Amino acid sequence: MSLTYVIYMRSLICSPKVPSTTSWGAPIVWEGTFDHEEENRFHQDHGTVVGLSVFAVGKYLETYLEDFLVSANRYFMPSLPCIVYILTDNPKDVPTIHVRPAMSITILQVPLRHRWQDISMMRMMDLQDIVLPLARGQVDYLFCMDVDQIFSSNYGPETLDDLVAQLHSGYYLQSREELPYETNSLSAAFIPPTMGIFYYHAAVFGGSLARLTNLTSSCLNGILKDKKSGVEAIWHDESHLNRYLALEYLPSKVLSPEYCWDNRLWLRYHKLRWAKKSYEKTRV
Ligand code: 2GW
Ligand code: MN
Repeated sequence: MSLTYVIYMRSLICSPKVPSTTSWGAPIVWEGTFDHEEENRFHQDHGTVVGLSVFAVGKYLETYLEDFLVSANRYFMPSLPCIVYILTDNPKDVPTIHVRPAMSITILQVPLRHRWQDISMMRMMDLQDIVLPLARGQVDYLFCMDVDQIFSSNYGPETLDDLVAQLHSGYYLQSREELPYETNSLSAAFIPPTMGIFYYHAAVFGGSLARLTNLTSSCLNGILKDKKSGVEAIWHDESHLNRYLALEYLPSKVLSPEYCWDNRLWLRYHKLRWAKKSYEKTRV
């Protein structure tokens, strides 16, 4: 029995309800559904450069950034040149991490927002106004990630595409009625009950710069419109992201929960897992 076969069988067992293609034809990437060598060769031949944007504001800087960066240096796109964009309110406290020669780090200052909901939601504004204009001349694809997670094995170019969304590991086996989409029709993030198939995790999304420019402005417009209407979506930016991915533009590639696994649940193989949440430290 070949290793690929074992991995393929395992991914079937781990994904009983999740196929390897969406109904609109986008691949759902599980280990065993792609050829590592071919992916690496294709992107090396094309000279692909990948960006990784991460926010570490307030207490999240000391709590999570170092583990995120050390693990990204080891596992994020090891075969390709990468630029990591760190957005923080406190550049001088960013830890010095020695990264591999093909990885570079750019530190960018952002304001510390007063409400934690705004720290999360206004990432869409900073992505639009600060990261995307800079990344445009520097990288071909950009990933935008939460900082409270740790890479745990190779996270490679099989994940690259025009618009990449992450299945939420808490919801990938749930039925439509259980997905926590915004149900208030006054919110710009509202998804009608007849629409939507997957619940995506805002901890990871990515794509081409042109697509992300459209995504961030659409989500930000929704967020600002809600502020004017005096409503706030249940899962903040994640609700707006889900609305975009369900109603405005379907992802061209979907990542299985292996690419963002809940560390409290069991899975033999994962590439990125949630860090232990210390709310008592970060949400005071
Ligand atoms: C956020 C909430 C409460 C307290 C603090 C913060 C916070 C977030 C912060 O003080 N500093 C900071 O840099 N952040 C950034 O926002 C950081 O990159 C973090 O990973 C990200 C999202 O916040 P997080 O990780 O606490 O939210 P989760 O893990 O509960 O995430 C999901 O839902 C969020 C909306 O409520 C976002 O959509 C997020 O992308 C989702 O994964
Ligand atoms: Mn998070």
